[in-house]
Amino acid sequence: MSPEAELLTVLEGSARVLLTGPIDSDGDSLGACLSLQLALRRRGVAVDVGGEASYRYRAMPGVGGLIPDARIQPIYDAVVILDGDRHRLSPKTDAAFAAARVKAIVDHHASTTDDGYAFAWIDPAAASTCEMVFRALEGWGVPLDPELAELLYVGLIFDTGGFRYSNTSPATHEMARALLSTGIDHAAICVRTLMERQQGGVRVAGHVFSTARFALDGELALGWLTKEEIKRFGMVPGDLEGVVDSLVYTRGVQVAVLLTERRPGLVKASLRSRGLVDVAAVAQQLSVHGGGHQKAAGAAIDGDLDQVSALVEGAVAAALRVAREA
Ligand SMILES: [Mn+2]
Repeated sequence: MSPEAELLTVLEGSARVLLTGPIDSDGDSLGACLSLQLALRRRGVAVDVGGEASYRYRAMPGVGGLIPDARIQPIYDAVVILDGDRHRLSPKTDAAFAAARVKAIVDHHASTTDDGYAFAWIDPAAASTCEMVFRALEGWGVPLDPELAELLYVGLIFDTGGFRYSNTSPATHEMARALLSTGIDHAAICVRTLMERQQGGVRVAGHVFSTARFALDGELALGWLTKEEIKRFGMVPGDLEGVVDSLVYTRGVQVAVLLTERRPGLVKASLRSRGLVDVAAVAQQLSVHGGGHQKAAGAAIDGDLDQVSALVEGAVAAALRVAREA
């Protein structure tokens, strides 16, 4: 049986389903969850989506029905994680996952393993989890409509950076062709998902750029934000989207890391690479549940900002050395 056929069997055999991404949902996880919800509801499956949507995603069809992480109850027969793994769930979602009869995952991260799931469909060759959902809907014979297309398009452009990243393939453009054929306003979706910022976000991006440190002979760009700065700029989720990507495209830079202080003693690191260094491996080295893609990864690291930036610099220096020796 194909993985998409098996997924449908699992979900249609479940009394109540929760679809969710990891904490800090991005465009790909939200697009995948909401499109799958729409398709499953039409087949009579009772299905909720858990997560939080930043201002970038508030126009997505069905987003008003999201159940915030803090209100997730452990009442689901099946929990499916889309676009991330079970180690990065919010505490309430984690409890619902632990209580579920069927624990499932649909993901394209290379660092995700099938350990701990009754059903796992992991395809690192897919450019986005939305691409996997798109293939599933095709396999199930679900016709595309503008709502489904808009949701899937958000994930497609989010994870390919608007068709600019190396994961963009002929299949990506074939999928875009099918989605655009439904008449969606792709330019407006692009502006909301990838380009627009609120005023505080412009200020915070400017602050990160003006205080960034270039280390390792200009091959590492390190940006950071303290908890106090996050508060002072009135930063909200979504404001930092794309900021670390701009840092990595400084000439001469191979790796960029943006450090944000979550609480005293815990720093979130977002890593980007031009390709020489595998930042998913660096993220896994920095934190047991770190990981992601070769060119884009993340980790939550214990320590204060000074300690973590020293750790990151050491890890990236070693990774650059190893990559050049290989
Ligand atoms: Mn993704």
